[in-house]
Amino acid sequence: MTTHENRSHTDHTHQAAEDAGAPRPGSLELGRLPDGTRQGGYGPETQSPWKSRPYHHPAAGWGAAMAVGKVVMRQRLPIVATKSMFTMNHPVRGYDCPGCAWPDDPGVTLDICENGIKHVTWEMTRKRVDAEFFAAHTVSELAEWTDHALEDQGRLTEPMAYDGAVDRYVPISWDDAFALVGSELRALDSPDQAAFYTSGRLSNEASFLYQLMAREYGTNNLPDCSNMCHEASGRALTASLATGKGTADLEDWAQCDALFILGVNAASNAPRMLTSLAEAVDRGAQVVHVNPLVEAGATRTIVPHEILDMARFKTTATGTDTLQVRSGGDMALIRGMAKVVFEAAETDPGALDHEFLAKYTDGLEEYRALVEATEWDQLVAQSGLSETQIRRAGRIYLDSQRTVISWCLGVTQHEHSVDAIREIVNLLLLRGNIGRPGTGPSPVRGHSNVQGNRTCGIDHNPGEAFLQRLDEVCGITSPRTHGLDTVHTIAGMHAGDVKVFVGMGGNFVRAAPDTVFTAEGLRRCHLTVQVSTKLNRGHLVHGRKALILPCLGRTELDRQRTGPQGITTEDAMSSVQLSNGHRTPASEHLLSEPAIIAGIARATLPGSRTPWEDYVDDYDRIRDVMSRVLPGFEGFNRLVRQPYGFRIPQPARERDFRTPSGRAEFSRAPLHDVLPDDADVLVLQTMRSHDQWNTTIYSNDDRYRGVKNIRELILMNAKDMRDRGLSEGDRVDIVATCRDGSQRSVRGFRALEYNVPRGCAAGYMPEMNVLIGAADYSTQSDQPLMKDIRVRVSRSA
Ligand SMILES: Nc1nc2c(c(=O)[nH]1)N[C@H]1C(S)=C(S)[C@@H](COP(=O)(O)OP(=O)(O)OC[C@H]3O[C@@H](n4cnc5c(=O)[nH]c(N)nc54)[C@H](O)[C@@H]3O)O[C@H]1N2
Ligand SMILES: Nc1nc2c(c(=O)[nH]1)N[C@H]1C(S)=C(S)[C@@H](COP(=O)(O)OP(=O)(O)OC[C@H]3O[C@@H](n4cnc5c(=O)[nH]c(N)nc54)[C@H](O)[C@@H]3O)O[C@H]1N2
Ligand SMILES: [Mo]
Repeated sequence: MTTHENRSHTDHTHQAAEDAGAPRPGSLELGRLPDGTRQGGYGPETQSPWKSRPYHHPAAGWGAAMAVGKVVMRQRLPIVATKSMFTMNHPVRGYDCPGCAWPDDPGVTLDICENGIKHVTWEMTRKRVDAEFFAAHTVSELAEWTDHALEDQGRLTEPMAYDGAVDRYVPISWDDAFALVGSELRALDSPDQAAFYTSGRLSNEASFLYQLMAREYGTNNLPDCSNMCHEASGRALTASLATGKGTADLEDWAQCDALFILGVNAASNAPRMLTSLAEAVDRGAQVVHVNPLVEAGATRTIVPHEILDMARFKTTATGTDTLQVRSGGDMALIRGMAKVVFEAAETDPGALDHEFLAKYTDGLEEYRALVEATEWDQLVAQSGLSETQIRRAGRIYLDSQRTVISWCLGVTQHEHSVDAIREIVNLLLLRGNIGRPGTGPSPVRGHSNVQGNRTCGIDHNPGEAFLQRLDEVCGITSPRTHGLDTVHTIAGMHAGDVKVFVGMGGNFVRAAPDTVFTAEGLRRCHLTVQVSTKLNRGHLVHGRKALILPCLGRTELDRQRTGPQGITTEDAMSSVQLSNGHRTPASEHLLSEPAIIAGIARATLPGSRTPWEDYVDDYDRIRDVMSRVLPGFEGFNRLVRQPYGFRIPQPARERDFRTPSGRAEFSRAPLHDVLPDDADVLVLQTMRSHDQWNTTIYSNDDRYRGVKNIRELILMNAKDMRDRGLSEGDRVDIVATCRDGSQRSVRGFRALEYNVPRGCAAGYMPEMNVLIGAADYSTQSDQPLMKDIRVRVSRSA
């Protein structure tokens, strides 16, 4: 393998890297970006020519079916894989798809999708990363591999510890591994010198044990992937409605007559949503997509589980309208729609739901004044849409009796996301679109249990009521100081304040912003612990001491002393269901996540009165304790054994708003300026391709965007390319100016013409995470600005 210089950081960051004794520029530890001789970004290395051309086929359907076939073959999975797919999301016997958080549809017998299948086959692979593998490769050598190559080695099989003398991971027994974590944690001056990260697939039971361990140990440092995902949604909905979650569920989606979908790439990231969209259009509902890109899920689909439709190539529309808002322009659009409603209310008494507003809300008149004072030219400039387009959207809303508004990362990863989401709630409130059938806010959550993690206590900022219950039931004294979230954990590691990092799943170094800075932070730790199923970059960018602890996957049989165990997850619509893995574990040495947490807890808290071992013997016992701590979980063990489990009760859904005023709160934020001051600056968003799961990259293709064999790209408006003298496929350097004035760059990416609004551009995470400065996070949500990177693009020298 040839050496390639990593040119992803500027002099500014080089300097910092050297100070830290971290990798020298030119080392490959931070991953491989293009240097003119190779292509593929963090995906597989490829010699095949890249291609980009518009995609004209419907989403899902045969393209998806073919892709599934290829994936199953590549993981060397025989027919058993197909059998596993039939039990995926099965209400009684099955396991919950470990992919996205979209709820299971009770009306659908085979509720699966292309990307869910890719996700489970990636976990079910027959390839293995065992002690022999680690003996054969030094960490420095592995650091030169692509991220794809690392994960593609297969499943981890036994616990490993880093041995600096030979620069290799060597086997360690589970007991010794736990003892090491325990002694490092006990040696810290303060429990706040440790951070416990969670990636959103962790089960409810494991989440509960994990936070219990952290709090009994003495810290609220529980950063999670949700800090990069829907933190803004949680904060906005809590402030407005006193619930951190959406109130709409799948039945509401099935009953609404207008559906607005903002900032989500449904065909790739929540493919089972296509079924709901197609059904909505079929029954005559208005389905309006709001996105700078016209994504495949906004046009047509072949409903994936309708075998007859597949056979006949029958397509169904999944949208009635697309509004190509500019990046960050959603709040202006929503406010414009509110303006249309207030205008209509002057002559139409039915435009506002007066009864609802009077009885249940607070702050209407101030909001009305604010909206009326916002001028159309401002709304047009900030949204990037014409007044006619905004008025049409407003009209659709006025004509609807039951509206659902849904959103994902396109709305949440901006500076003013909390205000934007509260504006969405404002608009819904105006016509009483909450707490009745067919209505409500509906954030599309990411990981399969990211919502459940928070419900079960993974929260760096826990409420007093929760801590009191936890202390009372579990007999501990939880710390009351707020903990560190993701961006503050990174800063803490960098400053030397956080010395032990435990990653319960995920791939922190890749998922986080400012890759170089984050890597430096991790390297400064005394100990890094990664609980994982697959080898990833996080194992190679490690602390002075480092452990890889391999765990069971969701599809695998989890057998404990009292027999096989099931775990539970909560989907994006607050339904909690049981998940039973059936497959033989990838290795006999794997432990379940609850068992690993209990092992660490016992070694760290030798005198603990928490019955850690009993909990692991029988997960019903964990659920029994949870039923006493978590509101809405009374009778947990019984409820969750019903088909499709149970929905967590949510006062806001019953129009019981437990805000300080006891009413739903209108927000009154000014309309923010989202336009760069300098016309030369583009607003760059980082997104997923169709063929990746966050930091896991399956291939270099992005089928629905017509892109093949390339990930180091920037999608630009044709005029923006022309202004910079660029032609299709030209190599460009992309320089980001961060909040603190520092600059970060990537070089040699290809500029591709794409249908995006002027001034907006798009590229892939995690290749572009090097461009997001550590200080570039929202002051409202502390979420990194992953959809709002200010860049200059010029032809590579
Ligand atoms: N197959 C697959 N499924 C996944 C994932 C995966 O990686 N692969 N990841 C999971 C996770 S953790 C999450 S959080 C979700 C993420 O699901 P998405 O939110 O769909 O994720 P992204 O790929 O980041 O796409 C962001 C979308 O928002 C649009 N957008 C960008 N900026 C704006 C804006 O300012 N306004 C509007 N209205 N739109 C904008 C982009 O064009 C794009 O369509 O998916 C989950 N599901
Ligand atoms: N620039 C940019 N950056 C982003 C985003 C963006 O839109 N733009 N999105 C952000 C978002 S929304 C998210 S959620 C984060 C994702 O951040 P993470 O959740 O940290 O990352 P993943 O890629 O989902 O984690 C993949 C790893 O999880 C491990 N794994 C898989 N299954 C299991 C399991 O069952 N148990 C355990 N213990 N481990 C398992 C495997 O080892 C695999 O390598 O990325 C964020 N980063
Ligand atoms: Mo996410």
